[in-house]
Amino acid sequence: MKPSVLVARAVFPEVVERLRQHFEVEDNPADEVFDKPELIRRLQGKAGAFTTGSVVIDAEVLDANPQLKVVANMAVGYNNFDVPACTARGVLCTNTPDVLTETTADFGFALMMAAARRISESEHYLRRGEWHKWFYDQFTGSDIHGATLGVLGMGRIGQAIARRGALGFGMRVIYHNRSCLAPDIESQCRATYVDKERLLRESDHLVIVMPYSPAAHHAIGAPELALMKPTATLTNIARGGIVDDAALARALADKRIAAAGLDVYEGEPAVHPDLLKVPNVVLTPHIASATVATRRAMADLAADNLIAALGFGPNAGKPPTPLNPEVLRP
Ligand code: 8YV
Repeated sequence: MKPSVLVARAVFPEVVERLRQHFEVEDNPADEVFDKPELIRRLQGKAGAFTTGSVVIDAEVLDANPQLKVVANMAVGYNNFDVPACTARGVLCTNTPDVLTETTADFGFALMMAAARRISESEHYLRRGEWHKWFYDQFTGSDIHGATLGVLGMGRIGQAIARRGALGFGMRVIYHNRSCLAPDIESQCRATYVDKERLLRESDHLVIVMPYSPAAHHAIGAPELALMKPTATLTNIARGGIVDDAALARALADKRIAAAGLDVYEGEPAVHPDLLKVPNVVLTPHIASATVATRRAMADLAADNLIAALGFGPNAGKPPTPLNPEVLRP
């Protein structure tokens, strides 16, 4: 008998078909967002789950489903998983690194440029029919080329953003991270390690790409925003909750910083109402990895992980991107 798996959110039908070659699949083509009791119910009897960032796998879900063996996230971020709780119960967790790095870095750069050059703000003005004449300081923003790019969180995506800044736009790149990069990677990215305070004080354009953890909650709040230049921009493509959105909305309204670009929000898909009121912020609905090719690559990698973790396919027993590989050891 084939093992059963749950595909918890809607995904490419071709990927669901691949899973059906190995598993009894309960999928979710209507793309309902299950609350916890419903998720627990749907997981009954399932050996594996294909999840996205909105599907929370915690101790309660695991304890209600002791038969579960693997949870495969279609995302590089995995703060929706309680990984220690999974490890303690022998449940494998996987994510989708690498396949989205360049696409996400492209988007981070686009959002930063849109904020610095006031693209959304000026488009809204034009659409409102307010453009009647050109004038010398109309929507003047700040330069990207030659400016100082600050990267908070220098993992794969942070490094890809740094390379774009240094090699494509002649930016000076500084970064802050839990640890310094190896010298060869620092020189590839032409990036210099600084402490967090210096990063905040010296960045013309700050891009946040660090993973979310409870320790990272409100890593950027009012005190941190107060250290930034009044001409600076802040871009967050990491996770909601790293930035205190209420404090950011106040800083934008008071022109404590010039502009922001946000793709992620505390409590998304809800957006702090004050952010909707300030004009100098570009707001996008968590789409940094959203190109057709990349979303397909993410879905395929999540499926590869699920198939291999449950002992099928060419990588049987060796899922490509495990988060807690200790679970696999005999
Ligand atoms: C996903 C992301 O779109 O990979 C991540 O961590 O944030 C995005 O690429 C989202 O998490 C859906 O799973």
